[in-house]
Amino acid sequence: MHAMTDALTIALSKGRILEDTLPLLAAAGVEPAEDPARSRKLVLDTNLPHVKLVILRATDVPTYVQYGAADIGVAGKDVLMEHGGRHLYELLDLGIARCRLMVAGQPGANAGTGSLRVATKFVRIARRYFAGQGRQVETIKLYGSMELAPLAGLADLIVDLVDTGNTLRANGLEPLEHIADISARLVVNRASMKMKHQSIKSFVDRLEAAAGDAAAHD
Ligand code: PRT
Ligand code: MG
Repeated sequence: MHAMTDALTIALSKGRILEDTLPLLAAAGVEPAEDPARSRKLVLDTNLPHVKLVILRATDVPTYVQYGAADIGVAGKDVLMEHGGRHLYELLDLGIARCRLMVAGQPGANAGTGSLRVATKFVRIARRYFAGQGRQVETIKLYGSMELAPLAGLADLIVDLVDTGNTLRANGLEPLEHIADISARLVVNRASMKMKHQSIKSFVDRLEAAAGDAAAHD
């Protein structure tokens, strides 16, 4: 049995989540052999011979973990909700990369009863949210700069992530409805959880302690 040293592949989201994840990983005893923000390598060795990191587009993290190409992943709750979270165990709220998923628009935009157009990169979340309220909307898929859509007359509303609200304000929009609180989560492949239980549990325990310490110093 090599229970404590099962090979583990950890999928990390590029961009802002990566910055906040690396200190937590380091506190949990995992340090990349080179700086993932600078390296062009997509697979990185770590100080632990049996642990490697893969650096992915945020939206691809749940897919890698779902199919077992990575055992463990770190992804935003927004990305997990949009993906559907099938075949994944969400084990930890890491408390990093916090923001809110909101409906936004020009002041008063959600008044009235007619059918509304909603532009977003979170099409599934938006459909589910408005359907749950019995409101009829047409969703328009965008890949970025959602805040432009109401100004340009493309949509009445947007569904987007909001932190300070500065981006909305700068574009004449306001937050109208809160859909969900968002933060980065640790997800684990279901088969890995069974087959590599000891190694995953010991890693998750260390990461949980690290996330708890980070929260205590906030
Ligand atoms: O580049 P790519 O298209 O792959 O993805 P991305 O640019 O969305 O990735 P990145 O690196 O920005 O990270 C996205 C993840 O970070 C999200 O999935 C969230 O889980 C998390 N996160 C936390 C945020 C924010 N906070 C956030 N504020 N992601 C995006 N924003 C954006 C938001 O979309 C809006 O444009 O920041 C703007 C709002 O910020 P405020 O402060 O002006 O309100
Ligand atoms: Mg980006």
